[in-house]
Amino acid sequence: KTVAIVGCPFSGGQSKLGVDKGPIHLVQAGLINEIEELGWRVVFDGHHQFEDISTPPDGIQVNGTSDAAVNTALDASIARLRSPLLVAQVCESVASAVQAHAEMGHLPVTLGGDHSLAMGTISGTLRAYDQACVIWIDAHADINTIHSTDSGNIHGMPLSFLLKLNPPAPSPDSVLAKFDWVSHLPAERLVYIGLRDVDRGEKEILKKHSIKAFSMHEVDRYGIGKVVEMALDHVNPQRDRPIHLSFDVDALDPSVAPSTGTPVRGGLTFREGHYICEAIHQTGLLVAFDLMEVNPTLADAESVRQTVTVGCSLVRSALGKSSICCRVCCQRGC
Ligand code: DIR
Ligand code: MN
Ligand code: MN
Ligand code: MN
Repeated sequence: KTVAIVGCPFSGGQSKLGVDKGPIHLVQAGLINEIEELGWRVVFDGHHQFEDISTPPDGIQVNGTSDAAVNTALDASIARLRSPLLVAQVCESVASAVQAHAEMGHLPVTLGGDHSLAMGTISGTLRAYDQACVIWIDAHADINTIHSTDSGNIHGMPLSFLLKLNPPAPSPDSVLAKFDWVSHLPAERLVYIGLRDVDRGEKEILKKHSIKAFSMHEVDRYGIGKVVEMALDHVNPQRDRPIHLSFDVDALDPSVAPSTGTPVRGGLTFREGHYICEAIHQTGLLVAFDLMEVNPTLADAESVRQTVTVGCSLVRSALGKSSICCRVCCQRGC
């Protein structure tokens, strides 16, 4: 029973500074001790530094515009991506780290950093567990393709790479070829909870590929208990698939988690967020957890403290902390 903390101070998938400080704050807040108190062994060999990556070799620029001339619609789309080479390389190294831990039987808990990292974490999970499914908790769908993205921010796109919705690389030296290592997640093994800010192009993608999504509307209509059950019935009908839970802290309402780059009002309550983590823990099938988009440089000190605290608390719930039971009352460490 070992948790591996994969600290990923990386912000290259979006444009706001500070999200790279998320993992540092989460660990400084005492997360590792808290996990150990739940009865886990925790391995943490420091935050990943990506130092050989952040300075790309000569001749390779971090922007998609590094490719010679813009000749085609494909070139134009690639040119609008922000830092695709950097993101691709960082995520590839994260995939190896997550894979290595998973293959040792550890449960990787990846602390972001922006959500582009999930390309890496989920690829790592799929290499170790090819039947794994993904439960994606987010205000956003993060499934823009290189053609549909408005922002060019790759944290809004990781699922398009995982689902292989982007065109194949036209040549081995194309920027797109740098994403070829990404594992393939079949669309029917993805489910969302918490959506409320989905781009027009993303809505078409969700519809075209029949991707199951429980937006805040469904959370209101059915309640979170039923929603989690329906989500599991979709991606894991026999309750036999390993589960990768990828939690963007902006799924929570901004009143609960204000320090994040793209807050959207009308989100999950404190309890709804924790319930999801508790219920997935109870399946006994959780093999990897991501906590993403905590940005401790946004908002005032009290908001930062609140966001970091709720982030740690979500991790604890996913790792088995029960809300009705504590060490003080029964000594079971649950
Ligand atoms: C938007 C915002 N859909 C984009 N995405 C965000 O940039 O593609 N994801 N904020 O977390
Ligand atoms: Mn989001
Ligand atoms: Mn996200
Ligand atoms: Mn107790």
